[in-house]
Amino acid sequence: MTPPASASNQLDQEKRLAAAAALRWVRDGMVLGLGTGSTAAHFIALLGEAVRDGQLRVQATATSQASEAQARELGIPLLEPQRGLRFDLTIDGADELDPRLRLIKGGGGALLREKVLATASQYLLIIADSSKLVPQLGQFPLPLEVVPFALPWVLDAVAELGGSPVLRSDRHNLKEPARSDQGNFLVDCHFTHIPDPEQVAAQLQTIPGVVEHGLFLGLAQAALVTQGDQVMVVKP
Ligand code: ABF
Repeated sequence: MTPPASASNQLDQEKRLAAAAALRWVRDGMVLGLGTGSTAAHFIALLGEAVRDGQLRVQATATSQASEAQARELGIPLLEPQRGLRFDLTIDGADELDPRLRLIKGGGGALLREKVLATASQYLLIIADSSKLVPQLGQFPLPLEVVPFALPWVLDAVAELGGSPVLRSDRHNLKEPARSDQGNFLVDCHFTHIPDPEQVAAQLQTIPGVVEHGLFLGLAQAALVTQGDQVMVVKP
């Protein structure tokens, strides 16, 4: 459901506040992971200004082609994937987060690169508007990245788990399946309630053809969640 104009402006303002708060966590010389989504895009824009003004010297790797293009356009020095590359700090959004900082991510289709960089990061900082903090994960459909050949069997296996799987359509051409940056399909699993995310993650990981799932467990150290005009620090 698209929120009415005033509500969406309020949400966008909350995203900007969280993004601005995250910039204060960046130190000169850091190697950063750059997230994906509208909240992360606000952060990248602010980071670009700080780099352009000479306030910060950083290097970064992005979690999607979209974020990489934005960072390159802003003159943020980019690092290609390479052995030994580790990130001091990755700043990324989320679709849902619970009080223990367990996350659902991947609504933007970038879950694979997001999880790769989150895992290679010393510190993962989540930035989110107030709509993202939930008591229990699951209302937001859980995204999977799936190898196209395996799709029918993955859909069957997720249905058996009670996940009501839906193949995500390309937003520009609904007749075509959406593709990740890796060219794989995206499947959204409508569990509605996920009381045991660790169990669901373990089950999904055993399905051949599931390249990655959107449950991020034990990866985030903190979240900056905006409530109105205040930014709250959430730690597990
Ligand atoms: C990204 O942040 C995705 O994992 C997630 O879908 C998105 C949240 O989007 P937004 O910040 O636009 O609400 O990391």
